This record gives sequence, C-alpha cells and structure tokens, in this order.
Amino acid sequence: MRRNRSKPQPVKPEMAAGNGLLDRRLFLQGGGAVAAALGGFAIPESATAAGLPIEPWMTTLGPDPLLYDRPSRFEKDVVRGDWASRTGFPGVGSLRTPHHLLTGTITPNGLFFTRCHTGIPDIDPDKHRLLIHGLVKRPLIFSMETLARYPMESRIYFLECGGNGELLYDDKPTQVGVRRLAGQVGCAEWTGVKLSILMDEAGVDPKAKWVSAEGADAVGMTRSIPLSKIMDDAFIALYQNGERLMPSNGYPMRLFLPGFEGNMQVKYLRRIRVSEMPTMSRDETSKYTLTRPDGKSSQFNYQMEAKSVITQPSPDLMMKGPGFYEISGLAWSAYGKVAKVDVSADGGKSWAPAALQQPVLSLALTRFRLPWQWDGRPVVLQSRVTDEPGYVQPTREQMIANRGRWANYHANCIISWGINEKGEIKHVYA
Ligand SMILES: Nc1nc2c(c(=O)[nH]1)N[C@H]1C(S)=C(S)[C@@H](COP(=O)(O)O)O[C@H]1N2
Ligand SMILES: [Mo]
Repeated sequence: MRRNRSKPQPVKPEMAAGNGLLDRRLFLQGGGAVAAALGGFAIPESATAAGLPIEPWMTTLGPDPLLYDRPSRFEKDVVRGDWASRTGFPGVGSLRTPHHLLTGTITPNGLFFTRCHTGIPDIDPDKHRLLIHGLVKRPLIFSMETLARYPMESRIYFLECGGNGELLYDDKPTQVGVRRLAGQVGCAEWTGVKLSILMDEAGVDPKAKWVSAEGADAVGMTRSIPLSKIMDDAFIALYQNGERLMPSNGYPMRLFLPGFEGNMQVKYLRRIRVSEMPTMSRDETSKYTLTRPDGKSSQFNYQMEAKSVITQPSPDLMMKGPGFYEISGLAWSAYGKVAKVDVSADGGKSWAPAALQQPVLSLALTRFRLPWQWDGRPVVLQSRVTDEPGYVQPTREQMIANRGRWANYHANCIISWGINEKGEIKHVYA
C-alpha cells in the first residue's frame, strides 16, 4: 500500500499579538524551518570543504572522571545567588535559583533554592529520629532504617517560598532579575513515604484536627497543618531527583505538602504532634500571615496561587539586536495544572497564547515558549497564567488591591520586563 505523504509546507510566520509576537504553532514546523523563515537567529554557517577544525581536546587524553560529577567549568556562572538576609542575622537568608540560566522544568539539586533560618544543620542520619505523638493510640519513633521499610512513591512537584517575589510589593520596581524576583521556587522529583501510612499505624484519635510539625535545626521551625492535608497527599521526602535530599533542602528528611507555601514544608523533620487545635507557633503568628486591605491579617494561607514569569529574555541577559527570539518561562499553580499562558509584548494591551511544553503536570513547574520577532524598538514583555480551575494571574494593581499596602507574602502578580532600544532588560511596572 502506498501512503500519500504531503511535503512540509513552508512556514509563514503569523502575528498573534502586538510588537511581533508570533503564532505558537510555528514551533510545530520544527526549529530549522523556524530559523530559516525568520532569519537572523542562529543561522548555521555554510560548510567549507575543509570541514571542522581539530581542537586540542580531540588530541589529548582527558582527566579521569570525578567520583561525584560537577557541571563543566564553562558553566561556572550558573549558581544560586543573593545570599542576603533582610534582618542581618547570621544563618537567616535565602539562596535563589538562577532560572534565567536554566531551561526545562526540573531544578537541578545543586541549584535548588534554599531558605533557612539558622543555617544548614549537620545532621547525622544514623542519629536522626522522627517522632509521631500526641492524639494517637501508639506514639511511634522512626529511624532512617525503619522508615526505609515502608513503600515509597515518587512525584514531581514545585516548592515555593511564601515570600517568593516579595519585592513586587515595593512602590518602585526594584532593579533585580529573575533569580532575585522569582528564584524561591523549584521543581523536583521527590521520593518518600506517604504520611497517611505512618499516621494510620500510629492510630489517630477521632478528635484530632491538626498536626504540628517541627524541624531539628536550631530554629526548630514549627508549623500547624490541617490533619486533612496530612491524610490526603502529604509525605516524608527522603530523595530529591533520585539522590538523598540536599543538606540545604532538608537532609535527611523533610515534610512535603504539595502546593502549600514553602514555610510549612518543615525540613529536618523530627516531630509530628497530633492535636485538636493549631499550635499558634511563632512562624504562623508573627510571620507568614496574609495582610488584607482593612489592615487585619489572615492566618493559615496554605496554597500558592497561580504564577508565571518570563525567564528568557529577562534582566541579567542582553538582547542581541533585532531579530527572532524565543520567549520562554515558567508557570505553576497549587490548584492543578497550568491551563494556558498568554504572553504580551506591549505591556498587556494584546496577548498571544504560548505553547506549553510537555509534560504539563499538576502542581509542577510548566515551561511555556513563544516565537517572537523583535523589531528593536522598546517593548514590555509579560506573561499571564490561567490554571485548571480558571484562576487568572492578577496584575500588580489587582494584587495590591487584594492584599493591601503591607503585604509581604504570596506575591503572584504579572511580572514585567522592559526592553529598550539598546537591548537592555529591566524590571518595570507596566
Ligand atoms: N526546619 C526548617 N524547615 C524549614 C525552614 C527552616 O529554616 N528550617 N525554612 C522554611 C521555608 S521559609 C521555606 S520557603 C522552605 C524552603 O525549602 P528549601 O530550603 O528546601 O528550598 O523550607 C521551610 N522549612
Ligand atoms: Mo519561605
């Protein structure tokens, strides 16, 4: 039998929105076709008869591989950054993920952001114990060894600090890039034991409504979590992208609460106390409350609302003159999958739907991409996510109207990058 194969049609770049945003379906035609159609972008040199030069590494024996590998020396600038505490106390601060230098959706372990309150504890896994007690029939103590006997599951989830992007509440756009403004979110494959299995074994009292989770670092991070979440999808993470948790991410075990604000995901987990009432710990009363326009604050704000950010182009990167670019970024929501991401190049006047890179997983970072023809004139780039339940990422004005003037946490508004004729990229308010 003969099949009728149609020849690939030449690409006609169609405008999808203002200032050169192109139709995302252009990507279906393949990279070479896109570059050829648009010109000016990574055009391959035409080969000469001489072919390729012989480089020194082709003629010498290389060094032996490292027992634990590291990225190439040419990648030395791809690092976490901005270790700085607003309070000035030693051990308090954050190292953020350089999302402007990464692609894909899984955050490498060495680049996963960390937020810590008393430095990184040097925990001996043989001595570490986890206690489950309070309103239970049988209080239980687990060692690493006893915990490892339980069935494990792997899931891909984002983790975001409640304070990620807090500078978006500043009156003027602070001149920082993606790492400082959106670098307290990461996504990994987490492997561990479902907490409901351990709770069932301990036998939870029917009166119980809450648990209090406590960490083994000096700050003794303590947060109250509704028992319903613990029994639903909470787990004790032991592995991160296939290896033991990194010390800054909770080694040897952390509480993982899919979609909940980072602060509740207690690292170095040592104690789960089951109770009728929340604990009202320091970390959920003096901090991590959400302000409201009436000047009051609301407690127990768990889920991280939908958010997106353009990672390329973005500040700390430069445009290389007019021509074809791929706009790329990340989107996520605690309420399900990313349903769509729209991109604007005219400060929100017109929007074009971006292509969502597969796989699009619930509660995971999702990569979006859109082809763009930049004519060299000033533009303002923005992205706007809509999640599965239909919630749309708010503008900065809408967010501030919702949260009031004194807000610190859950900054999920649209982020704007202004590009001038010189190709410089700045954080702006549009
Ligand atoms: N024990 C302990 N757990 C903790 C913290 C901490 O300092 N100590 N920081 C919290 C905060 S504010 C956040 S955002 C997340 C950050 O997790 P990560 O450092 O693995 O990125 O851990 C939370 N759990
Ligand atoms: Mo946090």
